[in-house]
Amino acid sequence: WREELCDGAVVLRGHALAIEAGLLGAIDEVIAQAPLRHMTTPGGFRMSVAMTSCGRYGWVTDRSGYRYDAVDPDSGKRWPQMPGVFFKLAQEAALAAGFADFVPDACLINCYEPGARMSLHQDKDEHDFRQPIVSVSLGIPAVFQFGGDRREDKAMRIPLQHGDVVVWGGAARLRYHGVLALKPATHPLLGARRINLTFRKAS
Ligand code: MD3
Ligand code: FE
Repeated sequence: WREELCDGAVVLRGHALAIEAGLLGAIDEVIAQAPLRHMTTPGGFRMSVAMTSCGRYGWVTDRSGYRYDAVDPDSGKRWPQMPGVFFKLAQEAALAAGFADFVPDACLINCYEPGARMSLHQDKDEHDFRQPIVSVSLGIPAVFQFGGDRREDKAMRIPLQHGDVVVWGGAARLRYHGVLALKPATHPLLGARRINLTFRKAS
């Protein structure tokens, strides 16, 4: 069941539900090798969202800036491999939204507890903006803010639930977006947490 938010942005409601157990098992395996951590923004703020990555590249931020890096700065080792169940879901969702041949090489795992938020930003650390980003929401619900091409443009509010998958490409790819502070809630499988997977082609 599919909603088009605008040209290039397609919501696939409940698309990940059929494979939730496989996704949650794979998340645990990644986190065991590359633990979730609260990174610091270049401006010196601690992010309320805890993050880690898997795949060839991971996204990192510290006092020196944002970047994709093949090495986890906390361990000094490469990021864990992207689980097959992740890659397959991302590729198949991209195809369903009209993006053939999406080969993600980075998966950012964001973990929100109640109160955590992500302020409006653009994703522009990737090399090729013709490649979409696929996001998968798991756990407690969140309200996603989908803005325009400028930070001051009015943002739509889109509730995202456990199992929802969204593909962001084309004209939507550089739109400002964020996540409002999560309300207290509990999910039967994830407890008081929301996990969001975002699949990107970084290189
Ligand atoms: C729209 N994460 O990690 S995913 C991020 O729920 C990020 O954790 C949010 O924004 C989260 O960068 C939102 C949905 C998303 C991701 C990338 C986009 C929406 C997007 C890129 C362009 C437009
Ligand atoms: Fe983003």
